[in-house]
Amino acid sequence: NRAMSPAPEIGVAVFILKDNKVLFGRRRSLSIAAHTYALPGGHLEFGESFEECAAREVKEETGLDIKNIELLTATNNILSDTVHLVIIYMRARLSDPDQIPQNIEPDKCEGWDWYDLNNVPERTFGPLRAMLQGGFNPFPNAS
Ligand code: 8DG
Ligand code: MG
Ligand code: MG
Repeated sequence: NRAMSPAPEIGVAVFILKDNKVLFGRRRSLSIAAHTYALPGGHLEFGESFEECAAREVKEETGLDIKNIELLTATNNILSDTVHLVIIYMRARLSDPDQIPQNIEPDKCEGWDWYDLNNVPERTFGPLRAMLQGGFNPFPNAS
């Protein structure tokens, strides 16, 4: 019960890198970040590593298998009196580069697609958009 004992929420979000593109999905009317484009990801479960959470959420939401899962950065987002998100950003590659993302949770997501980083969807989830506009680049050897 958030009102009785507010606590930060820990999310893990994954930049899946394919060629020079990244996977985004458009969220449905969820309580947080409705109708914005976001990365695959979800809540860290008790006892889980960041890498385990990234692989699990990506599999649950897209059916994709990922490898080379690495920690990139974290953000601390105090969005309102009742919403405080700590987001752990990871990057990964497809285990099989030919594997196609599936929309496994159609109640939560309208679908997945690959986007060039300098052509990301207009309505990207706030904290993520801020990061990208600030020049954050999830690719290795990005200058
Ligand atoms: P779960 O029930 O499957 O564990 O979680 P979920 O339903 O998949 O959670 P989510 O809303 O997708 O993500 C968890 C938290 O992370 C949520 O508070 C929103 C936050 N979040 C960001 N940026 C991103 C992002 O780019 N992608 C995702 N999926 N979540 C993000 O702050
Ligand atoms: Mg999920
Ligand atoms: Mg999710």
